[in-house]
Amino acid sequence: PKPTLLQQFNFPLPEQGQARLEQAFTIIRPWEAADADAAIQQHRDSITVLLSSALTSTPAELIDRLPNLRAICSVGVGYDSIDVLHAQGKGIQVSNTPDVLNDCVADMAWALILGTARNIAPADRYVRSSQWSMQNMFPLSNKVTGKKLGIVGLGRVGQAIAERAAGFKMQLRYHNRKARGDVPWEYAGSLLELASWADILVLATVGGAATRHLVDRPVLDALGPQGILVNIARGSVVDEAALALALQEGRLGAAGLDVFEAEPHVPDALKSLDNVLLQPHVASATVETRRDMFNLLVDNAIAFAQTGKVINLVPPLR
Ligand code: 8YV
Repeated sequence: PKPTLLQQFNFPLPEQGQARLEQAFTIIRPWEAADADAAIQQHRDSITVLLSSALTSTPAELIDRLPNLRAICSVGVGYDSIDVLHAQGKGIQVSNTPDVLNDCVADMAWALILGTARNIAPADRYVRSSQWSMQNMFPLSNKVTGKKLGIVGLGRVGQAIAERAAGFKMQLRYHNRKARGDVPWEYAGSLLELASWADILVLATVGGAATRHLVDRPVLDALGPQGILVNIARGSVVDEAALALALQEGRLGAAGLDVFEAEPHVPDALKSLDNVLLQPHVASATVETRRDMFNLLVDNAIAFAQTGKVINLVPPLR
């Protein structure tokens, strides 16, 4: 008999991935049942694999409801949505989909850098609303080439962002928990130091408790009235209320945000400001990258079913 898999998220998988998954597993989709909770309850003993996502909460309570759960396969690189420590404590393997999204997420970081510095969205609104006239020229924006770029979290995505900076002749520094010996860029020992130095600060660090509100009022003030903050990491990394206030009071220049503290909620204060560029958590959401992410998700689940081991194992957190 095929092993049973609980698909937690209800966004559709690409056809090919879906077919591969159906061949290998009996799939439980609780949202298709009249009573989602009862559907999980009915199959709780047979479920061995959980299909989750970087945006789907997988708390300890759900893990504990499934006594024979052996693997949690998640789509997305971040796994702060999953209680990984709890899962690993019970010997459950957790997998993610790293690397395949590096380029698209880095591209989005650059879209937000260029978009905020060059006022792309306000300029678009100016043209659309027929305000363009010789008497009412659009205000000047800010140069990107040659500026100082600070990257918080020089992991795989951070590095892809850094590599793109070469074309913009930028000076680059980064802050991590530890300096990396394998990159040419200068290490900043503290986030405050990096924010004081940088013109543009890009967040590419992990989410979760360890990085919660890392970017707070002092960091925003260090970045300053001409500074630009770009976040393609997790909303939790930024104190969003402090960010909105800094932007409103002109203590921060601009912000480009793909992620928020309580998605899909975005504070009205951020929506009302022209120096904020907003995206609905879509950095990895291209046809090509989502296809690759879902394929890797399915590869992990099938590898587990066939060999007892996922491919992209999240290393033990403790
Ligand atoms: C989401 C993300 O995974 O990879 C991550 O960590 O946040 C995104 O790529 C994507 O929306 C699928 O869940």
